Amino acid sequence: MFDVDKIRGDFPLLSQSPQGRRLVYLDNAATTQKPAVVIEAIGRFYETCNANVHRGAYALAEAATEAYERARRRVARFLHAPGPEGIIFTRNATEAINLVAYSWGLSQLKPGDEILLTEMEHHSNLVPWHLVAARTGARIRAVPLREDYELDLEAFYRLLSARTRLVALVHVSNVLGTINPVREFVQAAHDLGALVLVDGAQAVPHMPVDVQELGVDFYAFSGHKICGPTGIGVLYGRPELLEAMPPFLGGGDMINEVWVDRSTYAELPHKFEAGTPHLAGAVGLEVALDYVEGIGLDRIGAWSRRLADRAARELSSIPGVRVYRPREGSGVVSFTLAGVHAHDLATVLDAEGVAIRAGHHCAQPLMRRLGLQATARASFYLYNTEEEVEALLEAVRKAARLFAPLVERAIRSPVQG
Ligand code: C6P
Repeated sequence: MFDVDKIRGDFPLLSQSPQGRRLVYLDNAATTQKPAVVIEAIGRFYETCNANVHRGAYALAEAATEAYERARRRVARFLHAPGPEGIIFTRNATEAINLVAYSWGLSQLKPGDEILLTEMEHHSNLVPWHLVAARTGARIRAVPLREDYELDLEAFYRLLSARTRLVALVHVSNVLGTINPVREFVQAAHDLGALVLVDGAQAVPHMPVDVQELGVDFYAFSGHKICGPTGIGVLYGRPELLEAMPPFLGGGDMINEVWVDRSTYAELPHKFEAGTPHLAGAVGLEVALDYVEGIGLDRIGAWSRRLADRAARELSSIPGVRVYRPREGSGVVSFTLAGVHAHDLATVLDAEGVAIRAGHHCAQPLMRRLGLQATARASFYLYNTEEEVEALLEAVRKAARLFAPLVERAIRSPVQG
């Protein structure tokens, strides 16, 4: 049995009324709440273990280094990576993708090369490639979205060619909840000699991920979306690729030898970690991974999906509400209320204590494809309950009543957005 009451007890913020009123927190795709074990581990690191890593020749510094490197080994196990040398700590998924864009992209891409993205990418997996394409002359192409909110695989096979050097795609969409068939993309890309980078920011919180089984070349995620602290993220890279790539950022800790006019670089993974890293963040992430795996990522994913499926089903039956979700999605439900801006909808929900996100969700090309400016988005996680789904539905029904004249007019003469 999935004991959601017990799980809720693990999250201090959920047992309080942070703004002096009820909180139904349904913005987990933006960031998750943190269990006490993670909060305590961060505090404990500063209380008992704080020193800089890889530098000090004293016991405390060695303990800090061991804690940091243990966290790296934990992430390697979590992703089923072949070893810790392919695990680079970054600030977040965004920085992980930028690392590949600047290091691999700037050194490898040339005019005529193609980077194949998709229409459902988060800006984090678009803008770095725009920057790199502008400097290298590489061309960006995008796999379109089908009407059923899945990627158009036939179009993917048409777009993929010997010119494609990289396929960069999201594992799970932060707007639609679509779960992309990464293995199929990888096989086809590798057959033509292209590499594959996967943005796993919305996947790792909801499903076990095995980077070797998927066959990906790069995989990025953020700690804060999986019960870990903000400020820590991960890039997994196939070690032989990382080995051949130039450093991304320069500074302390990433060097082997430095002269005034040149330097040589450290071994993996340190070559890609310039400056003092987020030590407590890495330790907090390790504990977060222990926590979610202790419950089981399959079970967490199934629970979030069950709540999202119910929310999607019942939201769709409210006149004027439209849901944007594939037949089998993750724990995310995007929706609109006809004639009402998503921000106004979210404001009414907030007054009812229901916290959702509204806007373009950093996926403007996708919004454009859907013919929308914004959606409201409820995103579920392991501590959400059936009662919270009901609170969401009740609040949306209330908004629909409040905005009834607008909704009715929009239903009569539909203009999306
Ligand atoms: N999406 C959302 O509310 P960072 O900011 O680097 O931790 O994560 C970026 C990111 C990358 N890819 C995907 C698929 C994402 O969903 C996100 C973050 C949040 O949807 C904040 S915009």
